[in-house]
Amino acid sequence: MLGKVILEEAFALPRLEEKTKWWAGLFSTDAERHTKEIQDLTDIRLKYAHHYGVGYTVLSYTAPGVQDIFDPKEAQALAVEINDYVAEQIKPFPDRLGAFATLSMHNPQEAADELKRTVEKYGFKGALVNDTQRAGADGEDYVFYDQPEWDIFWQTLVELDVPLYLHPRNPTGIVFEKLWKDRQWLIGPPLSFAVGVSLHALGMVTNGVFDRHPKAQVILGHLGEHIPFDMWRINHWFEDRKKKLGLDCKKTIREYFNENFWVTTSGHFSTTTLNFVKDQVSADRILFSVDYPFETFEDGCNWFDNAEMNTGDRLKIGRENAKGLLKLGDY
Ligand code: GRE
Repeated sequence: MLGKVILEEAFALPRLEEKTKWWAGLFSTDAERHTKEIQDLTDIRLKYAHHYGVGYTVLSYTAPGVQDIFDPKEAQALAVEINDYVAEQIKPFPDRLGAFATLSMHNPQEAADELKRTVEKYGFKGALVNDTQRAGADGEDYVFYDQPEWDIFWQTLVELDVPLYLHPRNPTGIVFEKLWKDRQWLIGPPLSFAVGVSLHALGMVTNGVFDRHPKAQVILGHLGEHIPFDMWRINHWFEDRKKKLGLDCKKTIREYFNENFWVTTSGHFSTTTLNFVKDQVSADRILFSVDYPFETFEDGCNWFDNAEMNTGDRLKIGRENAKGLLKLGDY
């Protein structure tokens, strides 16, 4: 299929190559290739895009990124540097490349202001954050964006009419020590990423973020970070037990997924799973994505283009849903 849109596509700053190599060492069997590809924002990836029928790519800063920086001033300076850098890089290709803002999530007003600046000045399509913000003098605090003090951020997101992509990051500090240290092969795609993001996303639901901001839109990668597979059970417990015990969410988990969440195929190229997710959250809320360079265009695009599905769903998932959500017009 031509003109596909992809939106979980990572880049990194060349000046932070040491950190990129450390991350690549955890997740890539070819750290050289990974580092070269992730630091290239235009040439290599536009060649792949052309070859595999991708029309528009939304770039975002790789995990753990600014969410790993527990000094608030340093985090804010890095976010601004990254946003200015990617804006400059993609400027010559407005009909092929866009970006999600990188945000320091230490302070809700500051995050809202940087989101507004980048959407208004650079035309960014929303923001992508890597799960919780590390904070505190020793990096042992974890800022969740599901508390009422984050309302100003959600309000700004809604006013700008852009989505927030909630992307995973690695467990750190005490969480790493106590839960994951002796189970390191489960860090990342096999388990820890989905555990972190699903906790955070369901925290937003149960803490009323979408009751207070019914128009807020959150994107989850990797076919929904396990939540669609547990939809029946979550719904059963929220509706039949927890609400009777005082949970005051206004709607059901299925309604929040129909009104506030989007799910991408990033790094999850299984037709069986896609069909299940379509059944649970509908093809109107699924967006094709690759997860480059952690995954390849070849694997993602060849899978999607050959997966059995009706033409209407292929067009929606492959590009039309994204064009609507991100207001891409005729890119
Ligand atoms: C990602 O950022 O999506 C990612 C990683 C590391 C491994 C796999 C993956 O950062 O999808």
